[in-house]
Amino acid sequence: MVSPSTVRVLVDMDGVLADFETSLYKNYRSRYPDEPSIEPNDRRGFLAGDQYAGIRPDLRPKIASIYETPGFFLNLEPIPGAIEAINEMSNLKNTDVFICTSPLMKYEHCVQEKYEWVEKHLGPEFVRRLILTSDKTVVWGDLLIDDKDCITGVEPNPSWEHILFTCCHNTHLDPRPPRRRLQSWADDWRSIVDSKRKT
Ligand code: DGP
Ligand code: MG
Repeated sequence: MVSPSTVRVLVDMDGVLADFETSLYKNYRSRYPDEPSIEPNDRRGFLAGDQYAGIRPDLRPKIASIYETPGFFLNLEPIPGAIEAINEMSNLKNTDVFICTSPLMKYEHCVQEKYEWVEKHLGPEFVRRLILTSDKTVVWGDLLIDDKDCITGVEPNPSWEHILFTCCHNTHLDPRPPRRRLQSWADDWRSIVDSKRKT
């Protein structure tokens, strides 16, 4: 009998495992209470900085000052169900799970804190499974679960199928068949992983 091939799943961090948007909003509100803000339900587009700059250009550096603050990335709360799902997924037979995340260009704090976050929430062994890259198209996988609408890079035909993970900034987008979505970690991620199994 031929054994089933292994499915390799790449899982994004911000917006999929770690709740970037809620912390960004709360910390911004508390540091700049007199400035206009955008509630998570009203977020549109991947980059919060672009949306804030659309209100007033000087809000872009203010929003950047929040995610560039030491401790911001380390203190992100896990997305509900994410830790349980990743642990379960990585315990499935014939399934390799990697975390695939893009660091800030201003990488001080962000890079180290991403490693620390993974160790804190998933344990030291999972640190080996962390891939930091600004270009996810060159990473090989069967699936990439990611909240970013459009993932581009030097590779025009990435190996993975992009599963759009629902986040406040992408809820308004059409699913654009045949693209598949995961609405949350309570959604049926197991079927999506199984859909890539070849027997
Ligand atoms: P991803 O791996 O696709 O989840 O990318 C998350 C990265 O993007 C993370 O390092 C934070 C960064 N990011 C999120 N929002 C903004 C923004 O508004 N402006 C900039 N410059 N970076 C952002
Ligand atoms: Mg993301």
